[in-house]
Amino acid sequence: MSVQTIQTTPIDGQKPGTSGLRKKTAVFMQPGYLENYTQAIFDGIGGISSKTLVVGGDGRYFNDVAIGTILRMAAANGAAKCIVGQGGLLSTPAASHLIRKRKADGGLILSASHNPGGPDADFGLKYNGPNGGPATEGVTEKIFARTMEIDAYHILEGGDIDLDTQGDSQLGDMQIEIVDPVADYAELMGTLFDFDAIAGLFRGGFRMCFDAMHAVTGPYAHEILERRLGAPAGTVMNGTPSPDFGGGHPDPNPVWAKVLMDVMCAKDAPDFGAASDGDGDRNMIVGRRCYVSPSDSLALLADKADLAPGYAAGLAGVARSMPTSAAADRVAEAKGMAHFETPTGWKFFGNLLDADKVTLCGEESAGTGSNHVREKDGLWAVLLWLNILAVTGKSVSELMEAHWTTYGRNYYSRHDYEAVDSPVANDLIADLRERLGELPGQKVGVLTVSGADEFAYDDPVDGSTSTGQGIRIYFEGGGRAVFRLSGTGTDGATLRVYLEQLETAPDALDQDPQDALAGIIAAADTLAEIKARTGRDGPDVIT
Ligand code: G16
Repeated sequence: MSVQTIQTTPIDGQKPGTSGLRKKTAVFMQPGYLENYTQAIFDGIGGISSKTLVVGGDGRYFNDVAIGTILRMAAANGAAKCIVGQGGLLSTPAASHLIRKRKADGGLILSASHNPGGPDADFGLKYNGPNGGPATEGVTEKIFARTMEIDAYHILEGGDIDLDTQGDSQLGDMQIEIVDPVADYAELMGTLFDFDAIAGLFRGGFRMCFDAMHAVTGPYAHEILERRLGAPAGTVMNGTPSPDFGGGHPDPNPVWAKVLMDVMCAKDAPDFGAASDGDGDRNMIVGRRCYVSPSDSLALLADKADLAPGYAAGLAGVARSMPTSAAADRVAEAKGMAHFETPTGWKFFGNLLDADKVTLCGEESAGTGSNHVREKDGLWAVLLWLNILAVTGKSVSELMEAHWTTYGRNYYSRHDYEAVDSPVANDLIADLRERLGELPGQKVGVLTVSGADEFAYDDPVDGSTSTGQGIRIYFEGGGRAVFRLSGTGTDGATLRVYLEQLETAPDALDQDPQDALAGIIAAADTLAEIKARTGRDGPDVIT
């Protein structure tokens, strides 16, 4: 075995987005590309000499090969130890937990989250810090800066790596510990939720369908739902991780989890449906013929989390990303709880969680989580819902109807325009930004603009400021449209338009969201000239 130092040149475009670096798999597989970026991470965090790292991924194509490279580079860069999920698997929340539990110095998670996998699809790599959470903006800036100047990387050649056998081994001077990817996480869930009550629900004939979407949560869901909680075999569908996610798009929403939606809308639908994404941090919740939007799910969980043992003392506060609906704010205000509005990206919740200012966080993009780890957590959200269903004895639709009656309903939808030509999308946002001052007072169809701004965030914990975080247009009567460009796509630009309207009239709480939002949808198109600029008739994905 010998350490090789390979001369290299910077590769353009290694800019981490909302959650690490995501590129086409073929880009990551170019000779030296993964190595360059991995070395930039190691350098950007100040070196890894004598450090312990957690390493794992969502099992997508190239996962195991990339882990081998990363381990060889960690050894060559002087790491003391890498803790790796067996088979190279670790869900994002399980990796976050492992970093915290083992007091590691950080972790490398290989995933492009909900993006498809395979040789022609997407791959990704992100660094999480010692608190188990996504790298802060300061750290990603340092990593990015290193990618621009890197001239060499270090790698250990020779020696075998066996990812499939649990236990300890040596790679050069570095120790490798292969661990069960599920056990620690399952044990943590057992401390937060009333497993006896949930098991009682299943014993009583409660039926559930969990769609693991051929992704990483399969083994976690089999162990927790079927083995520990006694749900019948078959409760978990698509539960074996596959390198291309069964050819699917592992994004848990009504569009990509259509098979689950069909099951939940059938005559003999189960009581409860749920899905998780590629790396297990997103969730979708659906009752019998009742889809729960992520914003509503966060609000319901904020209202009722104290029914679960882990949250029985109540919540310190709740945080949501700016484009997420204000439904959770209404719960927090009614309960006298602190609430925060952050930019898109789970990393912005980290400081609030570390400082105990909030207990629960959530995002419209199907992420919900708490202070138990520093990532959003798909299966955790499913278990909290199950705990609430078990304690209240109510159905999902009964819970949601009662919630809207108490707090009003924030009708909500997100319209995505995918693979838009990047200059077109950038110009659309830039022109809207320039016109913000002219908009208040303007009539658009039946609506009048009451205010417009671009969101900026002052972190209340470390005082840092993040600007340019989305354009907001408010309408008289409580409506809002938000425009931003996705930070996770790999094809051109994805324009996201977030639409929201608060309704409190008791006889108006049962509308189809697209109908309730029709005026705002039309106004958003007119103001941003979406159809004219993109040439599209409508959004590619509506959630
Ligand atoms: C990532 C981040 C999320 C964020 C989402 C936004 O999700 O972890 O915190 O809400 O991106 O995506 P976009 O910029 O495309 O709107 P994930 O699940 O892809 O890691």
